[in-house]
Amino acid sequence: MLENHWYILGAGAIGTLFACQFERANIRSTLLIRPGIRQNQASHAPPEETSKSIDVTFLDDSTQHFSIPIQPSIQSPITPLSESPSTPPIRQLILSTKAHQSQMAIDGIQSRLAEGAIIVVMQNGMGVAEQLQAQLPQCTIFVATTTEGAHRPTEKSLIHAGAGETWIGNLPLGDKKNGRLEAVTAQSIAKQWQRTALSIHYDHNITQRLWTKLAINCAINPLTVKYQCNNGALLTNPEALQLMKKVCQELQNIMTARGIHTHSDLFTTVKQVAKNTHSNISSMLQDHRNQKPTEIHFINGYVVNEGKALNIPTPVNQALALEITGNHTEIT
Ligand code: KPL
Repeated sequence: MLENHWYILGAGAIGTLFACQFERANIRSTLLIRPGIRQNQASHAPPEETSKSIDVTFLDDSTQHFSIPIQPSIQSPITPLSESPSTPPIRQLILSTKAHQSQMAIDGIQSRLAEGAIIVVMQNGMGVAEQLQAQLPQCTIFVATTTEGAHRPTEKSLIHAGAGETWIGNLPLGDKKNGRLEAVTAQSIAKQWQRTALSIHYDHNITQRLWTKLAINCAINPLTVKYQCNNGALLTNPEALQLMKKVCQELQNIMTARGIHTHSDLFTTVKQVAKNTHSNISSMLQDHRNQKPTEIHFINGYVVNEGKALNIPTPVNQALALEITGNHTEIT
C-alpha cells in the first residue's frame, strides 16, 4: 500500500516539477536539500523543517507560487537523522539527482531509508539503479524515464517548457520471486502519479524504453557539446548526422545482443527528438558551459562498458566519451 508522501532527492528542474505537480494533486512531497552554510552544523537541536518557495510557470503560461517542505539531505555527524523526530524514516523516495551525484546523495540519507523503502530512480543515463539495488538490498528500486521539459532560470523559479511523458517500471533485478509484486507496485505508483496533470504510464518493458532514451542521450548530448549547438542544429550538420547514425548503430548492436527490441529505427527516433526539442540546450551542454561534471560516464561511457562486456566494438561512443572527458575534469 503506497503512502501519500514522496521524498525527492535532487531538487533540479525535474525533481522540483514533480514536487509542485504532486502538491497540486494533493500528494505530499518533501525536497531533500543540502543544508546551506547558514545552518548551524554544530547545534544539537534537530534542524527545523522549513520550505522552499518556488514560482512555477506552467505550459498554459499561468504561474503559481508553491512552498514545498524541505529537509536536509545530509546526515549530521552529531545526530543520526534516523533518531531525529523532524527527519522520520523515508519510505518512498524519488532519486532525481544527476547520475554522477547519486552515490554521494544516497550516502547522505542512507540511515533514514526504512526497511522495504521504495526508490524510484529518475535520471539520464544508466547503471545507477543496478548499483543501488546491490548496495541497498532492503529497498526496492524502480526506474522512471521522463521527456518532460523543464528548466530553472533562477533558484526560485521553474518553467515547465514542454509537455512530455513519464514511464515507470520495475527492473528485472535480483530475486525474480518478487517480480510480480514489484510490477504491481510499479503500477500503483503510476496510478498515484496519474492524479497529477503529468502524463504518467506504467511500462512492463521499461528496459526497452530506458535503452531508447539512452540512445537519444548518447546521440544528441555529446554532439551538442562537440559542435556547441542546440539540439536542432545537429540536424543540419552533415558531420554530426553521420556521427549520430554511427552512435545509433553501435547502440542497436548492443541492444540486439541483449535481446532488447525497439519498435522503430533508433536513428529515426533520435532525429525526431532533436527536431521536437529543436531549441533545447541539452543537459550535457548546459553542464559543460557551467563547467560542471557531465553525465557522460553514465551515457556513452555505459555503452562502452556494455560493448566491452559483450565484445561489441563501440568506437564512436568511446571517442565521444573521451572527447567530453578530455575537455573537463570528470567524476568517475
Ligand atoms: O534528455 C535530453 C537532455 O538534454 O539531457 C534531451 C532529450 C537530449 C533533450 O535536450
